[in-house]
Amino acid sequence: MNRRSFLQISATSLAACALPRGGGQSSPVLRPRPSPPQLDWQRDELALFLHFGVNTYTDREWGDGRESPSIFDPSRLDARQWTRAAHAAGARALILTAKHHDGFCLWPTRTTQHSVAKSPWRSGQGDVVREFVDACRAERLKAGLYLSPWDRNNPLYGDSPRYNDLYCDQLTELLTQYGTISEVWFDGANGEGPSGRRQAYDWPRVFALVRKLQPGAVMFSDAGPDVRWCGNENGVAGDPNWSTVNPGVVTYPGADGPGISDALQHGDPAGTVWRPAEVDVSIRPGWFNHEAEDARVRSVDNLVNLYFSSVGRNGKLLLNVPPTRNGLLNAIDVARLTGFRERLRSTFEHDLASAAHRAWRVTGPRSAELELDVGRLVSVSIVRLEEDIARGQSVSKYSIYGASDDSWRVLSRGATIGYTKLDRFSPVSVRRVKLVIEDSLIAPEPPALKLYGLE
Ligand code: FUL
Repeated sequence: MNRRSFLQISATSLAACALPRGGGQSSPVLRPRPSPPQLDWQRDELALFLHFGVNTYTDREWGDGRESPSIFDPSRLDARQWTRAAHAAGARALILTAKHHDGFCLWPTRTTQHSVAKSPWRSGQGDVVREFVDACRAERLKAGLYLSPWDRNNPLYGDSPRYNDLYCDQLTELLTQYGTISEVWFDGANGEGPSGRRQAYDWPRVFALVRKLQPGAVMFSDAGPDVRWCGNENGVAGDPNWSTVNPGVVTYPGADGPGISDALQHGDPAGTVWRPAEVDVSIRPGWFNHEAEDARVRSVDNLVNLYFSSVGRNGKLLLNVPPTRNGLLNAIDVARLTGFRERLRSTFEHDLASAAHRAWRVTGPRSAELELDVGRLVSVSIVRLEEDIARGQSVSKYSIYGASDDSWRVLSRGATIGYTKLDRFSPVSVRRVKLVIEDSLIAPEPPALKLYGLE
């Protein structure tokens, strides 16, 4: 089922929600810039997503809330195995589904009986969220949490003020009992409750609560406020992909309508708010683990393609690797993660342009050229461009040329750069490379330009 197929317009608009974070107002010279948590978030490049809960045992993607907690029994659960795998994959953060749409809570919450406390796991004394955050800390990784607003178990769902109180109580438990949480992940799911009742979420209240309890955390949703959904679950950020958005277009998580998909995928060069794109995608066809999909785990090549279509398009990759019924990640998934990191390491090990002579020429108020002379012939197949996003994102049109003698040939053309833009092409032998910035929102600064391929 498509993520949007059940999303309904919530009664509450975020238009009035003013949360300081992520860039001030834009002006022709002072463009929006990331806050320190947004900058750290983007520089992490890769986070792992862990979908785990009763669906792991029923083999479903969306539980209906009638699952018995007695089915949850991950006999070999070892959160250190998750974080070791994440570390080996080069991820810097993990996000766990503390509660999915079925309402089953992976921590012993005071807000409902529908939790691990009623399961046989660790005789009802266990706390997956605790073991998860402890394992993240032991591996020096950031811990993030997903708390589904849609709750198909809770009888209060659809009784809007009372459910909003309960949802905020759940958030308060998660954000006060487990130390630093680096990211809070909100999907906009707004399905119906008992007897078809509709829940009107209070997003301004939710966002303000997170900001108060964990001021250093970034909040993800379609509407940010800190980082936004990239608009699809295929692992492909938009091209172009601006980290700035117009906050008046996607005003609450799950909003649907004209222009929203475009706004999520591409951002907006004229946007007044810094809200970069997170690219969430699963290593398997489903978000939860299903044994029947063991032969359909993404290959190393496929994962590398995801890196190019997410990080390489100014996004952050959030790769879902779901634990199995025994509480461990599947060995196939772990091996693919390791292979993925090894491939990235070898691909980006030698920047062929590290010692190149560089010349920067301003050619107009919004154009410039950067010419590199490597001093010898090198075979190049990847160009990596990076703007210093601490100062914002401004390049809007560029071309890259290469030359082995005196004649230049086009290697690639593009629009935005941002944190990173990766261009791949068939290997070509060059001694000189030239980046021509044809347009930029403000006077361009020299971006980093790295070359990879064979010596
Ligand atoms: C969506 C959910 O409906 C899916 O089950 C999954 O959790 C995905 C990451 O977000 O909103």
